[in-house]
Amino acid sequence: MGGLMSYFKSLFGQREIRILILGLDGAGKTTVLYQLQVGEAVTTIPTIGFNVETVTYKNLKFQCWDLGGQASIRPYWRCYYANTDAIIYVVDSADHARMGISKQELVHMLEEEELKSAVIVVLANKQDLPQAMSVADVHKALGLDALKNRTFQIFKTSAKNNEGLEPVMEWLVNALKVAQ
Ligand code: G3D
Ligand code: MG
Repeated sequence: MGGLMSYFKSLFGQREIRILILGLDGAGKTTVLYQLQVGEAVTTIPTIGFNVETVTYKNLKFQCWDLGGQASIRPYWRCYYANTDAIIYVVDSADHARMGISKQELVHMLEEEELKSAVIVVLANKQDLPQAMSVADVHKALGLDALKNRTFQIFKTSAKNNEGLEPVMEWLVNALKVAQ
């Protein structure tokens, strides 16, 4: 069992826990999924134009895809929203140029009716890079102050170096317990 996954032991009941890992391409989503060590991700292209990576580990299901790009495929994402317990939103903290797009995508997601009760974790990722924005600056750039009535937390991580992911998982487990 992956070290990080030991946090989820207590959550493994009957019910499936669904977690979406979302963010722009290159943010580090696949790297996060890999660091969780929950097994091999299966990539599918269920409809036009976007890949979904899925890992199922006991009753825990992670699904991951890239946001941004064509607006025409956005309606297809909805197929994956139902019964989502948590969203892990990954941001490349060093990608100053696309911070605005990342914000837009997050705002879009949060408006989705079916995601209204999902708990949210934002990862200010790539903190190992010298040009990375601080977690406070990422918080500001994404307009997270406006998040109301949501169970939400932001963390700084370096998925590549496997740094900062433990507190994320710990927080997520507690947030999901409360939400149950
Ligand atoms: P995605 O799944 O969100 O598209 P990936 O992103 O997980 O494929 O990561 C994109 C690139 O960013 C990869 O580099 C990956 O190694 C790198 N990356 C992910 N997390 C971090 C991090 O915390 N710090 C740094 N410096 N790089 C990170 P390559 O070179 O393989 O394309
Ligand atoms: Mg990927």
